Amino acid sequence: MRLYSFFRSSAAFRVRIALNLKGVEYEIVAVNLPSGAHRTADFLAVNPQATIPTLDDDGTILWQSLAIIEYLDARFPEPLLIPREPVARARVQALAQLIACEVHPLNNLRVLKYLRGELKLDEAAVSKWYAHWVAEAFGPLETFTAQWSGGRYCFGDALSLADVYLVPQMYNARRFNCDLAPYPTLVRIAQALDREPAFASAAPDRQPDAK
Ligand SMILES: N[C@@H](CCC(=O)N[C@@H](CS)C(=O)NCC(=O)O)C(=O)O
Repeated sequence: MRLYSFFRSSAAFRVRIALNLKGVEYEIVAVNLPSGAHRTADFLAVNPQATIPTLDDDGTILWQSLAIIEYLDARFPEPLLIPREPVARARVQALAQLIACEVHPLNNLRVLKYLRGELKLDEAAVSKWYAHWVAEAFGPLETFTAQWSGGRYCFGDALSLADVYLVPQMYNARRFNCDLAPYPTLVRIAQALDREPAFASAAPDRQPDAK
């Protein structure tokens, strides 16, 4: 498999974690987002949405991290990241989608570029925007993990899709200096996950293009 990735892309970070957890071998094809490599004709021929991550599984091209991870979970069920039991499945999906649908689309590169370029916001305003949407999601995530889940990870003691989504978002929150004091449970879970080899080797600073 080949994964089109950028070291700091949190959506690609999710897929790297999932591939590592499942023990799937893959080659990284680095796509430099800040220099616009994802908008070239060559890359658009691979993924017309011009987004990272994009997976090439022996010529089958897939994009959107959630779709890719669901595909991987179906093809390589060990360890299962999306539980089969309906309630557990809905809860894990809700946690992951809180990050995937409510934070990331508001804080990704093209949105921040638009805020800086078209709307002429300065860095302080952009950081405020960023932190606001992180807090909107981390609040309920903290409540869920502290009061409902009560386990080692986001959903009890088994690794799940929710953990795969939490760690890259926590990395981004730190990069943008978000205040994490209100989220002790999330910080504790993310610290435990950071020590897991599959998560550690997917981290941005361990990627070949992180120079
Ligand atoms: N919902 C998509 C989001 C993909 C996405 O926006 N990826 C970012 C990197 S984290 C990207 O390619 N950004 C390029 C841009 O914003 O121009 C997914 O989960 O794969």
